[in-house]
Amino acid sequence: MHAKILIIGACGQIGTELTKQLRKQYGTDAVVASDVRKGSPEFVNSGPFEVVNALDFNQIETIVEQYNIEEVYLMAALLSATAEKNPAFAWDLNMNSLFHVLNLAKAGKIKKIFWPSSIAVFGPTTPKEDTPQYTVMEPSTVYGISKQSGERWCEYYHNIFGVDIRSIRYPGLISWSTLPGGGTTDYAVDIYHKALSDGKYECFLSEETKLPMMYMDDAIRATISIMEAPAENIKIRSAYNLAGISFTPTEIATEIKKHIPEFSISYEPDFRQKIADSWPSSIDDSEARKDWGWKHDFDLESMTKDMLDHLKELEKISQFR
Ligand code: VAH
Repeated sequence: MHAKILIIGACGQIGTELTKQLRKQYGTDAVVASDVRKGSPEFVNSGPFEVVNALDFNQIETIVEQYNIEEVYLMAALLSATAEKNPAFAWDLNMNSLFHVLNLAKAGKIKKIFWPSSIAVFGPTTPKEDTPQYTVMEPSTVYGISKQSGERWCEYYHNIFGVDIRSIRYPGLISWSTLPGGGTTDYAVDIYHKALSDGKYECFLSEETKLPMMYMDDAIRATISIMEAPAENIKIRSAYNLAGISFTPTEIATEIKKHIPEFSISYEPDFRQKIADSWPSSIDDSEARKDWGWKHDFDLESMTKDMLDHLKELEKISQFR
């Protein structure tokens, strides 16, 4: 059996997909899902599940020892929009959960860690197009500051204590199976749900706000790929730039209209516009492609078809429940 894995924050947008895919690849019992509160009965009953508070070192240590965990995916965090409303808790959760897992690895109790960074580490002074791996990084959000700090600590624990931690700067992620929570890029998920349910969508970002995005299938594949790569291939121990597609709300609406011709979009930018304006429009991920063979599969057209097909299927299933 594959090394035992613990996913912290397994009920979140990425965590749920990661749990499913890792169990598919390594076996259900190889993957212990955990979160601060129980997920849906379907999820909790789908394999080993534990209630773990990412801020409780002793709880994490107990589960690591109880299940002989060797690898940890730390997916618990407050995202950009929510973090602006609660900076102190966002800093506490995003940083101290990372220190708990880093210190367990430093003590030799965990062999390998995945920790998600984000393109939110870039700020208003960063070059916006084809943002390079190494560049000016002055994040102007609590979330971005926590991710930039986290990257520095990941690199420090690797260089000083030999901790095998790997990280990716996720762009905005789009998935059909789990709703995102508290992100600035969440409009790109909401729009598909509203296109099907209402035929219209009021977007909280302006029409020309171009942001780096990625379909969840690609993000999960990238996450597992970087964790499976030989340690010597991982040359960057802060976090790798990762890119998929970049688009504006107007472009995603135009793609949706190819499937739902009557769909209409309106624009009412809110506080999240300022966050989005501080981020890049597109990302250069050549380092990830070079070091561990990354390449994305989904473009806006194939993602839109896959999203709508799955959401229509879910709608049919829910009608029979
Ligand atoms: C957010 N979805 O919107 C996250 C992501 C790049 C954005 O980190 O906060």
